[in-house]
Amino acid sequence: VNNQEWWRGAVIYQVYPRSFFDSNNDGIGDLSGVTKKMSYIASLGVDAIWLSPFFTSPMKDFGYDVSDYCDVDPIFGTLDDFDELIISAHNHGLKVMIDQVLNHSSDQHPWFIESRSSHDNSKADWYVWADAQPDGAAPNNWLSVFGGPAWHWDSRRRQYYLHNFLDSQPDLNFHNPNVVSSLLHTVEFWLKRGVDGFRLDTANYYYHDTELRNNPPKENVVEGSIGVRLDNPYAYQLHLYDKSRPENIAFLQRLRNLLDQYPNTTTVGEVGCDFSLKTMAAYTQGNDKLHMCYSFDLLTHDSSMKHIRNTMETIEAGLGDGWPCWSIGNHDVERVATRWGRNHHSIEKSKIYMVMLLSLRGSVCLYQGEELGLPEANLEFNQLVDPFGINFWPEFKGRDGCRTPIPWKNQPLGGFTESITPWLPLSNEQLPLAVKEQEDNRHSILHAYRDFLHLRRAHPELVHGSIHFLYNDDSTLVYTRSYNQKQLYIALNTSEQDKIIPIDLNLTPLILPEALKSGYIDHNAVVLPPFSSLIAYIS
Ligand code: TEU
Ligand code: CA
Repeated sequence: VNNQEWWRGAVIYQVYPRSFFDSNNDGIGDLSGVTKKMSYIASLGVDAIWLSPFFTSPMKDFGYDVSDYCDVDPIFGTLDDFDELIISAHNHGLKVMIDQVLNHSSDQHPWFIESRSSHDNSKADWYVWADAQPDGAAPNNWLSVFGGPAWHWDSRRRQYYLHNFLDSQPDLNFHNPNVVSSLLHTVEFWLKRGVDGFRLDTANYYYHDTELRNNPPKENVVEGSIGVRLDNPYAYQLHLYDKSRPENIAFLQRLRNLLDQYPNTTTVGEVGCDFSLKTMAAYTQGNDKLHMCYSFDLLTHDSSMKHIRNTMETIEAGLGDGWPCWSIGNHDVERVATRWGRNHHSIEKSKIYMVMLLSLRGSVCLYQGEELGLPEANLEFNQLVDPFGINFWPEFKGRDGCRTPIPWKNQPLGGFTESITPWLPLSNEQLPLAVKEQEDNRHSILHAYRDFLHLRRAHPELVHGSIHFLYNDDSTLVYTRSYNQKQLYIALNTSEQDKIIPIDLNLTPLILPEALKSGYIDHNAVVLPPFSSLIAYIS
């Protein structure tokens, strides 16, 4: 594997800059804060960072509503701060990936301001405008992920515009070639500035059906990913026409052509839809579209090993030469220590899920704070700032609880800021899990992460090996990773019970990090005590 393929099997650490470290004490994390903490990130042993958006924005969706694709929002710093961040990351041996929110802009973007101003301006067709139906109703039944219709009436143009997310996030019209070339131009701006890759926000939403056909209803709706919550009407449609259109493939090829002019760069697309595993395959096969994709399949509430095995086997069967990327947490979903750990033994369970995530086949995104085993922060309704959460409270508490600032020290403001009014409060339950506390405790989950990432690097089977599943029950998973004639056996137990797995293999266990509980071999069986794992060479 050459350097050009650094992303295959890479571990990508997601930084949500608002909540990482506040360098100027205004209560909001910023780019200089990330630079100040670069040696912490490097100390984890990850390969790259992915920065959530830091572009100029009215912050209606905390940066996922961009009003200037080629500048830094003053809250986060300046372009010079960004250049410094890149230099520092590269000096630490870390690649830098940035978020690109191409599907929609802010309604404050000059493109949209011009587009809405008349029917015949030069950007009139840059967004998705449509007439009302004769009775004044919206053009069709499409819905916004964040609640309500996907259409917003504009009283100046006397037309509706499409927004798959907030009404302050109008969808760009990818069917217009000038839109596509302008967006590719902004992507190139960052390539020239030295970034190593992109995380593509909502990579399957770019194109809509130009006939604006109604989405059909969806049968058998089951609780699942963040988009499939039973309190959200969005879950009851099959999204055939508002996203995941076939035209997207040609766009992804153009994007790839651009990236191929900048050696060693990469992409990871976010794919959320009903056919996500199929879409991941379609977007990554053939080495001429995206490098990697991730789905929401491991971001659900289902932490059973059956679900994990099914997800992996489905993607392995359909992926061909495509390459997956997995994450079990991000800035949109309840923190995994709570979602999968619940309140019981959540740190012990999180350690096993870490071993799993870092030994499945694919690249990995780790969300800041996951390495600390942080639980979801408990916020009151009046502390919420996420409009998605405010819309659906109390059935859904929104995304603020996974976005509270990182506790660096066990003290009231967590060493995150000196401002007494951070943009979201520090979570009291998280303070005892602060970085400093865990550095001083050899058995902490932070040490488990560091040591395991080190072990992963030392064993190419874990990074590049093919995967084959041998056994599972609800809380036990056993599989192998094979690479270059060598084969590793991996057994995980996330339950409170001992698990005994008969074997007819000759196993030589690896020494696991001190902070992990390990299983052992007893005669013809692998014994897995509660919350333990075993990794062994098969000879
Ligand atoms: O998220 C897309 C998003 O909202 C999905 O979680 C969606 O629920 C799913 O595709 C439905 O099946 C991205 C960002 O991660 C998020 O923070 C932004 O708010 C959103 O796009 C809009 O830019
Ligand atoms: Ca700040």
